[in-house]
Order: sequence, then structure tokens, then C-alpha cells
Amino acid sequence: MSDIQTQFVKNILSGAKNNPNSCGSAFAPSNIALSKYWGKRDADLNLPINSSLSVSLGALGTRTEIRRTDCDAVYLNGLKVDGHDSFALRTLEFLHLFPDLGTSGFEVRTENNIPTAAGLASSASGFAALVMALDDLAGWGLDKKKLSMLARLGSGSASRSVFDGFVQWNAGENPDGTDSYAEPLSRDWKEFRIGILEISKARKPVGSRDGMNRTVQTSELYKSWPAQANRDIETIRAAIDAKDFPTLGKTAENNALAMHATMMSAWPPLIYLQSESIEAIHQVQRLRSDGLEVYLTIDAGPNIKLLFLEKNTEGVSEAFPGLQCIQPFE
Ligand code: 2P0
Repeated sequence: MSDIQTQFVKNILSGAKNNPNSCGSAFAPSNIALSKYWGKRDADLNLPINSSLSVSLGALGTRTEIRRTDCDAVYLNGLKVDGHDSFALRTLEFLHLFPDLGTSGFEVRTENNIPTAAGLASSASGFAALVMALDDLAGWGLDKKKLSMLARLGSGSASRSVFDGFVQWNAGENPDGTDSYAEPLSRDWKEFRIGILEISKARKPVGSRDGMNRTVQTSELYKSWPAQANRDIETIRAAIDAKDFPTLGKTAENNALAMHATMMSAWPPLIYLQSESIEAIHQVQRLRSDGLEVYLTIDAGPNIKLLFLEKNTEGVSEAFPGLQCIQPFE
């Protein structure tokens, strides 16, 4: 917790209401970026170098309940988490940004219906749900723009999980972080499907935060990343408007692989992909050359997220047995 963060929170909360409840609760969806966030311009305020664009995962995400108590206690999926565990530490460190809630401690109960830290962006839904539950507990009545900025302090991708559907997180330019928040694109695509191909549940060897910093500091290829991200967001936005699935899929896949190429060119190299991830990438290419419209995206981990339309669900599921199919707009 830094003075800059404390001041930022104070500014966001100035003018907030004060209608406290005994318990605050909220659900936030997980999200998958189609054009990725990778690299920070300010670590304290968690400001990104580039904007990003995601799709939220509907009913897959995090439900959080929070109460005032004498001493802190954090539960994850029904089990009490050791106070030294990184999940508990990050949660409590975040809550200490809000000292004026009239309590010496918090009881936080978090239920994830997605694998924690397996590259399925559970910190995104986690911090978004935590901020929304806090808003409920304190009765601040903050708008979603402010909730998005507070969630950003916990985890960058959480700024996008405050909304459903397609979401853009604007990087912003202001050093004070007041123009860096997410906005919904307000576009439906009922036929849009995401298939989760789980390669590993293991925690990633290098977390996103350290991975990003290493990439920005050491990768020669990173110089071209912000410009690609900006181009890709524009292309994907236009593809969403036109319901042009091949353009969306191709741009999202290229964006993810460019991010991984950039990570690999860091030193020490960041290689999140495993051999099964590479096999799946080849299989997607084979399926496309056989005429099946399927694309992929990958986050900072080995798991593969397939992008396809409803009409191709059977073909994709046959090619990838055990695929978990998500309907983000249902
Ligand atoms: C994204 N990722 O846009 C990118 C793509 C992973 C790869 O946002 O340091 O947990 O907490 O702001 O949000 C994961 O990074 O990082 C992420 P912090 P975060 O979804």
C-alpha cells in the first residue's frame, strides 16, 4: 500500500454515499482478452502501457461475501486460507486500501467456479467481485467506471470484469490514473463460443506482474507491442460491429501469439506454453485448413481458449474431447 494508492482511493470515494450493510456480496464474471494487456506504465496505480479488449464469461467467475470482524479471515471455496498464502495476502493488502470502514478486520468468503491461477483470469473476477462486494458492504453506490478503477488497483484485468459482454479497458494517458478504466462495448453476439482446453491446473512459474515487468525491461520485441495492440483493438471492434468472425478470430489469435513471442524474447525467457499447448495450436491450424472456422487465444499460462461460433460446436468438440464450452452471451 503506497501513499499514491491511498490518495487515489480517497479521490474515488469522495462524494460516495454511506449506507452500510452488515454483509456485502457480489458476483463478477471472469474475462478473456481478445487483445491482451501486457506491460505497465505505473506499478503503484496499476496503469497499463496499452489498452485491451475482452469478453466476459457469463456465469463463470467469482462470488464474494464480505463482513466486518475483529480479525481478518479469508476463505476460498469454503476452506480457510493460511494468512501467509499469496491469495490471502493480496486480498487483505487490497482491503487495507480502505481504512474508513469502521472495522479492525474482514471476513472474506470467495467462491470461484473457475480454476484459480490456471491462466483463466481468476484474479480478474476475484478483484472485481471484491470491489463490488465492498461497495455493497459500505453502501457507497459507486458507478461502474469508479468500480472499474478500484478493481484495477487489485489486478489490471479486473477492471474489465466489472462488465458483461465485450469490454474495452482504455489505457488512458493521465499520470493520476483517472482516465484508465473499462467500458462495455454494448454489442451482443449470441452465437459466440469459447472452448476452454485445460492443459494444466498448476500455478504458473512466473506471475503476470513479474512477467510483464521482465518483458518490458528486457524484450527487444516489446517495442512493437503497444502499436500492435492498438491496431488489433480497432480491428476487433470493427469485426464485432460487422459480426465478421474470421477477422475477429484471426486478429485475436495473432495478438495472443505475438504476446507470447514477445514474452519468449524476454530474458530470462518467459515460456508459458507447454508441449500440449503447441500440439493444440497445430491442431487448430489443421482444422482451419480442413475448413473448420476455429481460432485460439492464450493468456499467461499453458491453457488454450478456442474461439468459434455455435454452428461449429460439434466439430470443435469432436476434435477436442473434454472441451469446456462457454456461451458468454447466454
Ligand atoms: C489480459 N493477462 O489482458 C492479460 C493477457 C494475462 C495475459 O491481464 O499485474 O493479473 O494484476 O495487473 O491482470 C493477467 O494479468 O496482472 C492479464 P496485474 P493481471 O488478460
